[in-house]
Amino acid sequence: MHSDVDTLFRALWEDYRAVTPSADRIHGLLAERENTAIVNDHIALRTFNLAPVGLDALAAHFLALGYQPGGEYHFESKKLYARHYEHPDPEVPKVFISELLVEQCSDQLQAVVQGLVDQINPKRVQADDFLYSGRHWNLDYSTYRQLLEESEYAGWLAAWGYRANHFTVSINHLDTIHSVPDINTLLKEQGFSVNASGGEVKGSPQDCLEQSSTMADRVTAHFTDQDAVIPSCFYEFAKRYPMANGKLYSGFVAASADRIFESTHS
Ligand code: OOG
Ligand code: NI
Repeated sequence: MHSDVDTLFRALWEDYRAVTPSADRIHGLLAERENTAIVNDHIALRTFNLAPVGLDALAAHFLALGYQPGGEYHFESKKLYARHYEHPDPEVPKVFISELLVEQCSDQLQAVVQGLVDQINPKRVQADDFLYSGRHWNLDYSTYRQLLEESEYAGWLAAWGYRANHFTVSINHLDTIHSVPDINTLLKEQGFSVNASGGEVKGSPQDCLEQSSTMADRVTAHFTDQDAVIPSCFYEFAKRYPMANGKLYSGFVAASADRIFESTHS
């Protein structure tokens, strides 16, 4: 891989695996079976659409590495907007970045979220390590619960901050497993829980993309007033199919993404 891209993804992975023990175990399990390295299809990041941390501020890190903007996705009921980014080298992981449309939320949520974002040092947002820098604000447990009640996304983001919320194994690059149902069977045999929202397999060959994911691990998070066990991050699996022109589809499927967001629900 390109060394600066490689450096970023290694750091993102180290941060992610530390709070996602099941991804680390599944990765180990696959690595044992496979003759070649596990390739990532994509990762995802979340943010609030408020300066200085809107989607574009996160995307700037990837544009600087040669990524280009791909499709746009709208999630009306979750009040989210997303875009994906891809690198000219198709072997480099794609990136899915979403943002909460804060102005569509309640006055209460808007005030709380503005108070969190105000604690960010704007200079940190451009720093190389920002995308795996976690939380930049104080948060007590009851404020977390309050956000969660209105928006699971807002609660998750307030608790975990800036980090990859999932990595995604490219099934196309595996040599011992060739389908999403086969991955799901293996996961369940090994005792992992598969996100069943809308069915365990999201998407179809007609969509040119099939996906599944684990449910997020439950790990201890530190709030200002107490520690609590809450959902952290999850692992995803994707199989891409060629389009009519013969090229592998490189976008996302909004209806599937809508359900994959729910992998971090409690
Ligand atoms: C992103 C959910 C969407 C996909 O592959 O469609 C997604 C998120 O949970 O932040 O990852
Ligand atoms: Ni994904």
